[in-house]
Amino acid sequence: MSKKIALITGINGQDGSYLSEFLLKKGYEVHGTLKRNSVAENQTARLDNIFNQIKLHYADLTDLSSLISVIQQTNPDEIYNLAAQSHVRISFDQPIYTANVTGIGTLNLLEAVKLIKPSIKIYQASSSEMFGNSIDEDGFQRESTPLNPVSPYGCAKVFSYNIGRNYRNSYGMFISNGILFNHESPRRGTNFVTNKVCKEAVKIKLGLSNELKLGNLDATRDWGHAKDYVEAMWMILQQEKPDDYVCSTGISHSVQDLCDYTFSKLGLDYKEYVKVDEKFLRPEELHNLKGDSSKLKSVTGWSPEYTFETMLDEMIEHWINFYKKN
Ligand code: NAP
Ligand code: G4F
Repeated sequence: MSKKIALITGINGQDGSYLSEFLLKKGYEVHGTLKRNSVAENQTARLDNIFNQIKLHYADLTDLSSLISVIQQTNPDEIYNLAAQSHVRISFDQPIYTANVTGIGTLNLLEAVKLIKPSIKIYQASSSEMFGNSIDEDGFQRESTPLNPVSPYGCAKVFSYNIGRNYRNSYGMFISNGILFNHESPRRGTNFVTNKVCKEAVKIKLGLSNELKLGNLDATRDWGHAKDYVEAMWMILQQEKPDDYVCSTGISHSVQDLCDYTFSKLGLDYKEYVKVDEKFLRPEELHNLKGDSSKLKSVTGWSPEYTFETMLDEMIEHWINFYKKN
């Protein structure tokens, strides 16, 4: 039997790198898109250990012609659309860029697939940020919770979610949304709060810094591990019919809890080092996230292996090793 072919947009991002490793283990031929950067060296750092087993192609979600050509060249069975301007705070600084990439970019991809090979299965990286401050009475967000985004990023993701559903219903295309809650790892960008806290707390412990500036400490998030969540992406595309699924741990913690756990693990009291800096506050904040992934669990059998604590332990360990080596 010939190998299944997967194309991952945003392959060099946190999720793209874990998903590539996962799909290679499943026997897939893995292709991915890279967008052009002026410095090439660090762009594929997350792919170092599998660099020779995957194939990379230059393409940009804002450039329809590049998407057409990469789909023609690779002829994929499955596309995982992970590319995005994915930083919520930065989406307030670059709202139009974010809408073009994270919103219209998805439409470019769907049009390219519709024109070339509409039978390709598509996974769309939707987000819990789409819920904004909507919460069901029991305190959870789930597939039926109203979408009420509070950031340009959230608005762009709602567009992508809806256009995917529209193409699924209008043209019979296999397009599934994974509505993923926050997921982290040592490969997470260090301007997201979990990896920022882990990295800076380790620096403080090692005497390389003496202060950590953060924004809102009261917000709560449902944090899982990216390794667990890429498995859910694949499971979602293996179903007979396309559908939309929430993926989460069902447990939420505040940014303060995150600081407390991380600093305590290093024998420090976060209250002595963490300062609130307005620069990291958002014009509008999403206060609380806690997801109910009963549907995903019952349909696919998915369940996460990592807990909040084991995930943070791995991230803290990563930074300790990093600074020991450097
Ligand atoms: P990430 O690390 O920021 O990766 C995003 C990827 O998109 C990078 O490879 C980036 O390339 C690429 N990209 C950015 N702009 C592009 C463009 N114009 N054309 C083509 N590629 C472009 O994000 P992630 O954490 O892996 O998340 C993967 C996806 O899931 C994203 O769509 C994100 O919005 C969504 N999501 C993430 C979470 C989460 O908690 N991680 C939760 C829900 C949904 P460069 O690095 O070279 O810029
Ligand atoms: O780590 P964050 O930047 O993640 P955020 O905004 O929840 O977005 C992430 O998760 C979404 C899923 O819900 C994804 F769709 C999205 O692509 C991204 O991966 O911030 C988490 C919380 C926020 O409430 C923020 O206000 O931490 C708070 N925070 C407090 N101080 C901070 C900081 N966030 C960042 N990035 N930096 C701070 O200094």
